[in-house]
Amino acid sequence: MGADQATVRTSICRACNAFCPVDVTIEAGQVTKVTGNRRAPLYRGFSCPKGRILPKLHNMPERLLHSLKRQPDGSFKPISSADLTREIGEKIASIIERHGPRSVATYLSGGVIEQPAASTLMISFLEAIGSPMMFSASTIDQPGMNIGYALHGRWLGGRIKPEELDVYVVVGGNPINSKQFLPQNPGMQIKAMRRRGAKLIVIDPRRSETARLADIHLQAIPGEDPTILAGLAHLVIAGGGVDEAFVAQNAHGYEALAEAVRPFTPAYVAARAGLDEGALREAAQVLIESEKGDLALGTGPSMATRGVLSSYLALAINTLRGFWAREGSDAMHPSVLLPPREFRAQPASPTPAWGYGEQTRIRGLEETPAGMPVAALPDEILTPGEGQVKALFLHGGVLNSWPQQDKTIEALRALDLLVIHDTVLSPTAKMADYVIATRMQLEIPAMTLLNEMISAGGHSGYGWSEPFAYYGPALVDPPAGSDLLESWQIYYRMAQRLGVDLKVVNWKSNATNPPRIDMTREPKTEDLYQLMCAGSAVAPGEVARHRDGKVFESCRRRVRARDPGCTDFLELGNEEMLAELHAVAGEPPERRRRTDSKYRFLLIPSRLQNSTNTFYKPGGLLKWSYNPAFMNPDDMRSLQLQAGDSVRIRSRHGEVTAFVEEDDGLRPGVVAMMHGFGGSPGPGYDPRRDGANVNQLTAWEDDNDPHTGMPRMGALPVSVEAAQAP
Ligand SMILES: Nc1nc2c(c(=O)[nH]1)N[C@H]1C(S)=C(S)[C@@H](COP(=O)(O)OP(=O)(O)OC[C@H]3O[C@@H](n4cnc5c(=O)[nH]c(N)nc54)[C@H](O)[C@@H]3O)O[C@H]1N2
Ligand SMILES: Nc1nc2c(c(=O)[nH]1)N[C@H]1C(S)=C(S)[C@@H](COP(=O)(O)OP(=O)(O)OC[C@H]3O[C@@H](n4cnc5c(=O)[nH]c(N)nc54)[C@H](O)[C@@H]3O)O[C@H]1N2
Ligand code: SF4
Ligand SMILES: [Mo]
Repeated sequence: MGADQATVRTSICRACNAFCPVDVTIEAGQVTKVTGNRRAPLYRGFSCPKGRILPKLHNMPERLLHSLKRQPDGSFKPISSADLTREIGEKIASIIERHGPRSVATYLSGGVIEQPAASTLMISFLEAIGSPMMFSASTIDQPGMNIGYALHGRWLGGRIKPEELDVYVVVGGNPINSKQFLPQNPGMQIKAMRRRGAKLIVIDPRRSETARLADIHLQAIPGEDPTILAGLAHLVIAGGGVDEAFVAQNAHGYEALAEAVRPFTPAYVAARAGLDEGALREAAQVLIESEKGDLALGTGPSMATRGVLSSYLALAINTLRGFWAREGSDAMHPSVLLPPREFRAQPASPTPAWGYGEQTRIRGLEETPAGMPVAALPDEILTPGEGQVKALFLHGGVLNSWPQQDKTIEALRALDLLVIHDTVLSPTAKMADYVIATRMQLEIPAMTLLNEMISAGGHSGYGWSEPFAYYGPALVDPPAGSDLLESWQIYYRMAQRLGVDLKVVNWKSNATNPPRIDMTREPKTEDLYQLMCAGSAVAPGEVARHRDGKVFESCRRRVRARDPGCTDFLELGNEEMLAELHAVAGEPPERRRRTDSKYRFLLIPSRLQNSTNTFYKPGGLLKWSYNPAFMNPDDMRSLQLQAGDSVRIRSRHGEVTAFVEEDDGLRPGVVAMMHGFGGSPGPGYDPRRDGANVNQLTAWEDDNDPHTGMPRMGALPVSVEAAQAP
């Protein structure tokens, strides 16, 4: 075969958590084409533009081919990976010696999707040196997901598979764009669901791409999700929809919940959330008439504060209706690359949600089941004293993703050592002391374990309802002349330098005897993957034989019968949650919402299909290189704005320049923008090229959750006015 002849090989796209199987064309050692793999099961050949543009991303001119070191004058110079790891190792050793292990912190986020071994070695490294300071985006994402389970308890039979549902309620999520929930070709799954006669209900201030496919769209005022969910619980109870046998056998606290949702009458909820009372009643009726259902929460309700309460109420509705996988049904999220799990038709009682773990020094914030609170991290860096954080390893673009950008800048500048993993000199990378230039996904072996870990860890929006897995090699070498690392390598080499041993500790795994890593000879990535898959239901080598991925029938699990001795229960009456609900019922909605004649609009988060968080914004895919401020056309007319006009958006904390676009599917009074844009602040910043960072409008101490510290990042009162002509 000639060197320039094209070969087609298979892999999975790792530009988001959907992990679509792809066909990859390789010519002369370079990736030239990526398309959906039509032979692969489940996805039906689906891919999105972000996946198909991977060849361009692997070969983009701005790609870092060498790691960088910041110079005293602020400029960057390339540094070899050998020098980089040696220098970082020396600095960390001296920081630990002077300030103790707690001074070393890490932040895990989207950057590790393509590098599954990174989080594993990072967790083990922190454990080995004795630092509890592992932070992740989980506490500015949907912390209510894990905390809600802790407060409510878990059903060990798992959720009901989407293909069996009679009703699916999506609250503030947009799977069509985000692939969170129904990740394998969401459009196809929703259409199949509806063809079967199942009903889709969407609660969203925007007629989102998903809401357009819904049977019922409740186009609510942002931030009223607890009100609406309490209203649905009220109607389910009033309409005789409670699965009494299920609740009697499996739940505590029914009376207390029923009492707490009593004030949330349909008339009250409809008026408060800006809904049509008939539509609300209809939604509840569908819930009551459905035998199998599920409520899925996206980031919308989470960003709008009280995300823990919303999550809790969604779980409570599932329990009221008995919407959990029953004995004999086909279990969702069975293991393939994880050790086999059994599913049982019984509850596991609540576990502590707070007051049990690591405390931070900041505002009483503490570890929760969502992890260490990012809300405490900037002040953990800025507050002198024992335990002050001095070194930070970033796997995320925090300059544009953490609330209150000025605080982020102040904190990052105050560090003794800031290291980031990146593929380009991103806005956050520009602030680092060292930028570790990493390989990109098609240069890294692939496996689907990560999503199995996430779904087993409690987020039902990822993973596969079928026992699907993929495992395959790296397809291409990094560009000629480059000197790149994989993210796990820095943790391995620092551990070696410090003389500590690493183990393979998978995220959220409670394995008692995790395998050790050979610290004398650096392993290969696939050696680590093998260890990460220790005890897997199917051996990685067997999974790897199936080049298109495979649904492993042998891994299917039926939900087993309840253990006759089971005394565990689900909690419907958690006191703290019901007290919060009581506060919701008692408060004047306007005061809570905090809009007034100046801050007339509510800003909401809303993701674009072709951009992921702070990083994927591939040129040519986005209609605008910036993140438009979408507004209802009537609102635009009232402000005499035309599409493309420049506006100033102000909150009580900050302001940004943005460009408006019409969205006639947006509720009046609402402005929708995506986060993660904004480039680097400073003289070179151009809002029309870089977009606006909505986190210049947010502030950590604004309406923050008492336990996670997550502030108001949605339903944010803002003013909008035409910007002065320059
Ligand atoms: N106002 C507001 N803020 C938000 C949100 C919101 O809705 N509104 N959403 C929040 C949510 S849910 C999340 S998850 C966070 C996400 O935001 P972040 O937590 O910042 O995570 P990402 O943007 O996914 O991180 C991408 C970055 O990871 C780094 N990186 C590390 N390793 C690699 C690698 O191997 N490859 C690549 N390509 N990059 C790597 C690069 O710097 C890359 O730019 O933002 C949160 N912030
Ligand atoms: N294309 C793309 N895919 C992604 C990402 C990305 O950035 N781009 N990010 C990934 C990450 S980190 C995450 S966490 C997931 C998130 O996945 P999703 O939660 O599905 O994220 P969005 O697509 O932003 O959908 C949020 C929806 O909530 C609505 N909303 C806003 N405020 C409110 C409110 O107060 N109440 C209600 N009920 N709805 C509201 C918005 O209009 C929007 O339709 O997506 C992942 N996938
Ligand atoms: S949805 Fe798009 S970005 Fe996500 S894995 Fe599939 S092709 Fe890649
Ligand atoms: Mo996220």
